[in-house]
Amino acid sequence: MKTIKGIYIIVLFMLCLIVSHHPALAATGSGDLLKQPAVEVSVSLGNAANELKFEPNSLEFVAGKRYNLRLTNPSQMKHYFTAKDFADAIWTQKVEAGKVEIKGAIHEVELKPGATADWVFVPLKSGKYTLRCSVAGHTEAGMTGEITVTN
Ligand SMILES: [Cu+2]
Repeated sequence: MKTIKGIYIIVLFMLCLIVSHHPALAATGSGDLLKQPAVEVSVSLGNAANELKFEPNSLEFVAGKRYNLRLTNPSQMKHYFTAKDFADAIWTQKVEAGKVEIKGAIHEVELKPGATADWVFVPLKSGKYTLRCSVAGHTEAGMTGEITVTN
């Protein structure tokens, strides 16, 4: 019994080490950031009229806060949420779609018609980033946006 307790304590200690070295947590200096409720932000990829645009096409985030960015696609065609520089400037906790959670760095999300995905992340670096849909012709047709991260 003593050995099991010892192992348990070592595992707990290692978990604490991992958490304390996490970039997002180190950046904010707050260990309970992940327990904070995420700020809900929604963006629609296209619309029911099949217009090639993001609604809204301007998103604002504050570095160090936790967000749940809800992506929806109410159109009849597939769209991408492509923002590579933005993705490099955030720490992604997970992307949740249906019953699947994807963890780790995400650079691009594709939404099929009628799909919804939740991207949970913490912005780390302030700046202005470009958002676009990388389906052929969509960026050119105006399916672009701007993401601003402030301190
Ligand atoms: Cu598109």
